[in-house]
Amino acid sequence: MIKMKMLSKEKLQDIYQNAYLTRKFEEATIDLFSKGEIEGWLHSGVGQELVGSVVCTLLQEGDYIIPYHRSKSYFLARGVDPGRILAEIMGRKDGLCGGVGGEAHIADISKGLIGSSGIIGAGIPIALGTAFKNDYEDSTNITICSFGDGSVPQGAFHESLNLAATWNLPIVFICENNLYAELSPISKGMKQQDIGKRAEGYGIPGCIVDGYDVEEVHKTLETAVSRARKGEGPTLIECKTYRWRGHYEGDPEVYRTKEEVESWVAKDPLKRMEEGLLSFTPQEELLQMKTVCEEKIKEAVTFAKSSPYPDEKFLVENVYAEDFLHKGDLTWHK
Ligand SMILES: Cc1ncc(C[n+]2csc(CCOP(=O)(O)OP(=O)(O)O)c2C)c(N)n1
Repeated sequence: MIKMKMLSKEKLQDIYQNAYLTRKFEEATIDLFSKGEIEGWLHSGVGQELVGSVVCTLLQEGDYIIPYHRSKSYFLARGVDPGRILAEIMGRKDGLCGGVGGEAHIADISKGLIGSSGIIGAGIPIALGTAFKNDYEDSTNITICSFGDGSVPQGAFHESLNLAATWNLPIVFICENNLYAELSPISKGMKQQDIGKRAEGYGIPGCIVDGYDVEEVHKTLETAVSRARKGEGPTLIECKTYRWRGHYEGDPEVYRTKEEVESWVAKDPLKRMEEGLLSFTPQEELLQMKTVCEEKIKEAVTFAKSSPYPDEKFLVENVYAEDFLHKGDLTWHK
């Protein structure tokens, strides 16, 4: 039996519950996508539920999160209604962004969740803005900036880390390195594949952690969050993790082997946490926790499916279309 001595029962339960809720949420979206109920793309975060579930247990009201396109765990852990996230993914009126954002552009500003973006790396400079605000106001609030390894070779990453370090901004940069950027292994995109080591070049602390080890992830993030809150500046944390599904649903995955995927599935952090939880939680309590999550997701699916599509007029509001603005003519795009 695995003993998790570094985490209290309550903390481990909190993390597990959110990671399990996220897993069920992701499975529900995959199912809906396979039935043709989700239009466009779906980028599943199955296998990457842990990091967001851990970091959100360390946050306070007023903190900002810049999520990335696989960050559903961050939304759920901040108490965002799964029905409204799902409605957004399904392009429905009750979605968090009225159904016009879709799966890659979800935001809930009321909970500090600045939107994710389909433009890789685009969230990183935005973190400087929210962190600068916190710093300027002398607040203890911080910014969590999450992104994939695909952002790292970009100019936005380098410029943002350089400035965040120079200005000592209260940010925790979390790179969820799932070893692939789209369909390319990271070896095709960078020579130095230990992303945490890059911190040294910016003069800030950098850590590399096993993103499937809940205790290690918690310990590292706790130190970085506390450093940022105390005004000691940013930290770069690389969590080695893995996405179990293809880059998108339907990806033929010719760039990796079944054995590689299976080796990561065998290390499932949720299973490890379950074993840890059973050392101080009766089996019935664990089952009850799972049932609560499963019920929430069932309700979310019912809610999202029953939500109407947005009005045609709303779809083109906030879109720059001169003809439409002048003439109110909806045929411009046909
Ligand atoms: C600026 C930009 N370049 C290229 C793309 C195409 N693209 C979509 S996802 C992706 C890779 C993303 O990899 P990573 O950031 O590691 O996240 P992952 O999907 O692996 O979780 C790329 C290159 C894009 N969306 N934006």
